[in-house]
Amino acid sequence: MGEIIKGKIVKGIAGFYYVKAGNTVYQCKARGIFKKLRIVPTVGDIAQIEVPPDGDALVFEIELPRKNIFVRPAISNVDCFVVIFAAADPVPNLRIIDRFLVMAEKNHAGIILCINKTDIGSREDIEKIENIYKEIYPVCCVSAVTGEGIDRLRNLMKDKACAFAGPSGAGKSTLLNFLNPLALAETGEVSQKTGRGKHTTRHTEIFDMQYGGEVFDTPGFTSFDILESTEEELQHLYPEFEPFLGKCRYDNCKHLREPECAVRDAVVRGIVQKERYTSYAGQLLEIRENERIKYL
Ligand SMILES: Nc1nc2c(ncn2[C@@H]2O[C@H](COP(=O)(O)OP(=O)(O)OP(=O)(O)O)[C@@H](O)[C@H]2O)c(=O)[nH]1
Ligand SMILES: [Mg+2]
Ligand SMILES: [Zn+2]
Repeated sequence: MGEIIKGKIVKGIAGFYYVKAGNTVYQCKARGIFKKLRIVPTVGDIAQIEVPPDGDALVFEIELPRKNIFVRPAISNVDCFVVIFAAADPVPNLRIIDRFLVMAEKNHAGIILCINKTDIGSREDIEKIENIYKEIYPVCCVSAVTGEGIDRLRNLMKDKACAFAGPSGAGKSTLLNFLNPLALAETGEVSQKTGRGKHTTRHTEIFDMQYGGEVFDTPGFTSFDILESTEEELQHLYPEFEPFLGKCRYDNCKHLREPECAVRDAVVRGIVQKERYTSYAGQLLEIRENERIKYL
């Protein structure tokens, strides 16, 4: 029997888990029983480990229930999801941003929207995106090169476990290094040829921030899993729809083509942003299509 220590899983690579307790990081294997119990040790988990006098330590218990758990990126116990995308290079894609947002809503995490690379994006494009979201979420326009807007972002993230999520090349690791120069996270260029990031960050890792709190740096991705939401639930993952739900003519209205729909009416009146509604409608059709395929 070794010493029992409680810590947090800060990284997982190739079957090893790295558990931080105080200032020490222990390389650990996980107990075989987890597989049988269908518990996947995840970055962000609070774990009990056994540390033998020599050799690898062993993760033998994960603190359950977790506050929340995400599949992609695989992280847990997140207070705040910071959705980061670039104002330019790579070109922002609102459909992808809304997918990240829906995922964060579904997992009951706080949300900050962060538009990075304001030094190279056009003012007009940035304002357009800001206007779509600013009534719904806190929006930070920042540059990890000039430092613009970083103070506000830092204040919003202070003392929280914040997950950086967003497309490859958005500048997640660069921002982390700006906020915590000791992080020394690897960064990579955006490909000139494809206009996409090169998937530089391969593994999620948690960093302690000197100003208080933590940042999870995650790998960016460009493709997506099936939306985890159901048709019924999706409308509730768009917080700005909430005042209009239950006010449509039909109780089971999904706000697509049904007559006298309060949500679509709000879009026409400019209260709900058209871009957001477009994402909602696209995701709803995708969920329907996936359901249909399931029963073929
Ligand atoms: N001009 C400008 N370039 C930036 C800014 N932030 C990051 N970059 C550049 O964008 C490129 C991608 O940055 P990364 O930090 O590696 O991006 P990432 O989001 O971590 O990407 P993945 O790890 O692949 O998910 C690098 O060449 C950075 O130097 C910024 O604010 N302005
Ligand atoms: Mg990165
Ligand atoms: Zn409706």
